[in-house]
Amino acid sequence: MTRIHSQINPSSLKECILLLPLPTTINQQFLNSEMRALVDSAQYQVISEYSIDTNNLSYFFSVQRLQEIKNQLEIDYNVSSLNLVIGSHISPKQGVNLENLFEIRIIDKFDLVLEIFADRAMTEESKLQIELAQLKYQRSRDRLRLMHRLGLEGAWHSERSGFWGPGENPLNVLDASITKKEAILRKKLLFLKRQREERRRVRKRIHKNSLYISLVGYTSAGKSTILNTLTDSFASSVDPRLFETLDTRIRSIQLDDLKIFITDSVGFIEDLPTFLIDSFKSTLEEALAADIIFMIIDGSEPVDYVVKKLKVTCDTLSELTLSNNRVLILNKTDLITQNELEHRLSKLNELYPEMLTIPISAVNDVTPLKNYINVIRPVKTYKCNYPANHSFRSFCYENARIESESCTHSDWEMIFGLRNPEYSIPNIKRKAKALGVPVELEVVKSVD
Ligand SMILES: Nc1nc2c(ncn2[C@@H]2O[C@H](COP(=O)(O)OP(=O)(O)OP(=O)(O)O)[C@@H](O)[C@H]2O)c(=O)[nH]1
Ligand SMILES: [Mg+2]
Repeated sequence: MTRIHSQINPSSLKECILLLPLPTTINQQFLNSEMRALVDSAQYQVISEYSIDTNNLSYFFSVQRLQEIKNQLEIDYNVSSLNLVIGSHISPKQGVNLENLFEIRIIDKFDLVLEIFADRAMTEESKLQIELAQLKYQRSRDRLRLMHRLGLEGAWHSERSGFWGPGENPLNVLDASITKKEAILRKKLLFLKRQREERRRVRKRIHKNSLYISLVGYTSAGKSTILNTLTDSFASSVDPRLFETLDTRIRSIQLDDLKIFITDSVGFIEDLPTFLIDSFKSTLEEALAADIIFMIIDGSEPVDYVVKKLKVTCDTLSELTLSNNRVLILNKTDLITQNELEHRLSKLNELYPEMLTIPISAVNDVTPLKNYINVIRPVKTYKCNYPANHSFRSFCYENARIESESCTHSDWEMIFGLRNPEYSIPNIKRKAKALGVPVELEVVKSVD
């Protein structure tokens, strides 16, 4: 099967062979089509695609079938100039085994995501985050490759360590060099993270009555388009390619007397590797320190995909241990009929009865979103008394709009505003309980 990338100059394409697991389930069909989109986004031209049984632990795919494909490729192509893309995440051992079998570069799903991210990274912070993620992901494979070169496969490293003098064992030298590189990257990232946190604190102090909204969701759902439409700008780049946005962007709009900050950030996909989420945690935390999170889902896709992408979004958010208030925005409704929209809404309501869902079309009409923002404008003000506790105080600073504070030596008092107390108050109480801090909360002003 041959596919040509639609958007870019074909001469800049890299050629690859794509090996996919047999699409025996709907889920696998979904993953395979997503894999093709990833390959496209990474600017590879697929010159042959094969679907193969995944029945082998050492090679992931059926070895017999792999051998046949290898023989065929050697007849049809100049194999050394090709890349072999594996349509799944595979273990480091499987990766190295495939590399040894085909003697060409092997790229699995995580490598591909990392390649796309590396290509899109614009800021120093995201470049360092990718570098760290690549280093972590490469570590085991670099080790296995070295063991293969040294003829140490199958042997326990410790059995052979007597071969080398102190400090000479090549595996230890490799480990030490990777650990050192990781430490340098982490240090640089920590410095940038502190700078960013300080900027956020200042922004929140200066604009303490503003509303903070975050746009998150599956890649290509339309987050950047919504940001651009709401802020009437071209702040974020929009493209059908996956992972078009990588760096968190903040824009503000003025809605009558209310200043609203909206952030757009990296999209999610199924199986987004944990080490990659970890690397992006600090930038995502920045994006998600919001009063409200709009989870954007492409509503034009088949209902099973809509449900699946929503689940991935919710799971990824939970992995980031975020407790913010969430609303589901079903985008791209201009591409479906009224009946199709109703079918999706009733399915979502059945699965997530608590969740508020707002259908919109970012390209045609975002009025329902603006109306909702107007509804959540009022703030309820609370007085909160608690025995001195710095962790609880920081939690309140992250989750509420602090208006004033006073302290005696052991009793502290805060006045803060909440935009959605039904959601935030239980969270605050849960946190207080977890920290063992008895709190007293009292409504002092309600602007309903
Ligand atoms: N028809 C239609 N297309 C839309 C709508 N919203 C976004 N799109 C298109 O969907 C594609 C992806 O939009 P983006 O705004 O880049 O999506 P994103 O969620 O920011 O994607 P990533 O940055 O890759 O995570 C673009 O081609 C947009 O033009 C919509 O409401 N209707
Ligand atoms: Mg985007």
